Amino acid sequence: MFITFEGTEGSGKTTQINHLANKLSDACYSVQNTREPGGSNIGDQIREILLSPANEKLSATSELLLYAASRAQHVREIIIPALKNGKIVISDRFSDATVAYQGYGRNLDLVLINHLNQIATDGLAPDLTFLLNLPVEIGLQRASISRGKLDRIERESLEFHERVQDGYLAIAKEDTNRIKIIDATQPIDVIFNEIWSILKVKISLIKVNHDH
Ligand code: Z5A
Repeated sequence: MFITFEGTEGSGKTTQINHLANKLSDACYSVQNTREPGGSNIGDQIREILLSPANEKLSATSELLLYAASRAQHVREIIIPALKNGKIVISDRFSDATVAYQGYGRNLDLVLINHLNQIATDGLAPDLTFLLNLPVEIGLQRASISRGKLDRIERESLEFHERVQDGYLAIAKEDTNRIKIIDATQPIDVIFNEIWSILKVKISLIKVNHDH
């Protein structure tokens, strides 16, 4: 099973992923926790380029291609082998992020992005995606408090982050079966209980399908 978490900056993805990975491990599932950009050694090197505030000159097109390159490596080196080994893979961001950030945020062509995602993922799509929905100002505030500094993308304008947020909501509307919107203004444990109850249903559905 392949689960992804999406949302704007500081929406609580890392916090929820850590809780979820612990809960699944306690329930004797084998879990692979990963993230984008990065996830693989080569992907982590690409991540450095993408997030370094020093790389102000990085063009929108170069940025798009680097996210795709990181994903292509991540899928082939980490995600597919883990799924083949029967693990539950949880990724902090995946292809929806490119649609939201480079498509809606940077206004790059959505048809091109979908095609590029298809190539990068080799057609792999998550079984379930949690979209943590939080007003962007709150998220940016949380991110800057927790890390003390903002990366290259976080330094973008509020309008940019608002376009990303709108993008995520538009993507979620198109695929309500896969993408579950979670109100991320709630306390951490309330959010987690919501995620866990959705996931339990999904796991039992997958088990039923598998048994038949
Ligand atoms: N990006 C892109 O443009 N295109 C792509 O294709 C991909 C990514 C894949 C990756 O950054 C950047 O790359 C990202 C999108 C772009 N943009 N930026 N910047 P990243 O991986 O370093 O950062 P992030 O994904 O934005 O995550 P984050 O800032 O680390 O936030 P988070 O993981 O969602 O939140 P958190 O670390 O769990 O929580 C943040 C703080 O809030 C922390 O102090 C928590 O204790 C606190 N928190 C968490 N939940 C709550 C609740 N419920 N209440 C109160 N406080 C809370």
